[in-house]
Amino acid sequence: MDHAALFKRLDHFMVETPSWGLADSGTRFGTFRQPWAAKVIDEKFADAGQVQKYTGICPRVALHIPWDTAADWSVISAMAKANGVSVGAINPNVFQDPDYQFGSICHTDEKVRQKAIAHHLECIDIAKATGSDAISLWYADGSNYPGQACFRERKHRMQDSLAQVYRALPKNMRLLVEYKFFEPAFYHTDLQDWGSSLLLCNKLGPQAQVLVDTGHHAQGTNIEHIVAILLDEGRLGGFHFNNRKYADDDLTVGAINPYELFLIFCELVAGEEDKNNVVRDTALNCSYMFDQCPNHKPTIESIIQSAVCVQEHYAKAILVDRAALKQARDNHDVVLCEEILKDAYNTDVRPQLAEWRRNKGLDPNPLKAFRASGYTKKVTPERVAKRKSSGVVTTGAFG
Ligand code: PSV
Ligand code: MN
Repeated sequence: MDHAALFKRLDHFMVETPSWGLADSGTRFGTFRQPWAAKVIDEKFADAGQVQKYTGICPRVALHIPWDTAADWSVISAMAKANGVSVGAINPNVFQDPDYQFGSICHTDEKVRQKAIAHHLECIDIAKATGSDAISLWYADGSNYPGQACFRERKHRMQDSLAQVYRALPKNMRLLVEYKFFEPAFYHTDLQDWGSSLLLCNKLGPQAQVLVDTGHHAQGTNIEHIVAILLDEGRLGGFHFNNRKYADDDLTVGAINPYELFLIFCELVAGEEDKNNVVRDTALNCSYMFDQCPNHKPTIESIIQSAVCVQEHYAKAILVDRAALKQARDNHDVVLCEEILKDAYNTDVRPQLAEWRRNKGLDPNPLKAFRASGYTKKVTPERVAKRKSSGVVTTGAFG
């Protein structure tokens, strides 16, 4: 493939930065704080602006409400723009409030459900005010013990609640419905797999689509197959990139299984090239985001690493010789099929990506350039001083 064609494809490819990936994060055992970690929304935009400045593929920032707050949402898109980014998907949070211990939109109590629904409607208003075109849903709803809850009644309550949310969506806005097979509920989760999400989306309507997160599957699940099926049905709305060794570890993309990432991209890219308009449009409109925790790594650097990694694997997937693959498949030449994939996977695309960056006026090595910029060194004392004056501990704290 010639450079121009590859570069054109790369120009289209972008992944959202999650605002919460730039903030302190941790596990239920505690939080190791990073003194430079962003706390408030303008700091998150500033840091996301750095990711975009050095990678050129992360122009949008997903927000999580109420982890992200603003006195006036109408000024937020201008604030993002001033930092070189714009607002991506809005993520409601109906999993932390004590009222949601036994569920949010599936809760038995109508009052709790209405509270959760009202929060979704607030998020739609925030999306409208900030120029976002997606509401991204993930639920902790589920149960911990057999017999604790009626699966079917909960399913109906979820459908009814989300139908109310769906009705409030403007025409240009999508609902992205994420599933997860366990955690924090350990016996059952109400949206456990892509099939449950798809059933729900089909009931809601065309603006509801399934969101796949790498870490939300049992070990060994063939995620690329799920991607292919959802693309074929025109129902893949988004993908959250991360990597995992054991469960939903939320590690940096490609840290553990880069070949799996490549195979997922092979399906996404095949979708982008499909002759069928529905498949092609679905693939091209798929909304990508990183969903990772920077527990042991500096926030901005870990996202830059992920951005470079996904771009490399996207490029490798574009290099697959699809005509040859088709022929090898038709001939049942299994060995050649695999070799064709491996040829692309083993291609070193780094020189081409460096050239793509140079053409865009970016540094060819994003991570090195960011480290050399002195940004972290500059913001750290500023943020430490700011936290001190507001009484927030920033360094070495646990919990
Ligand atoms: C929890 O598993 C989770 O990581 C989901 O993947 C969501 O996308 C994210 O949190 C934000 O709510
Ligand atoms: Mn996710």
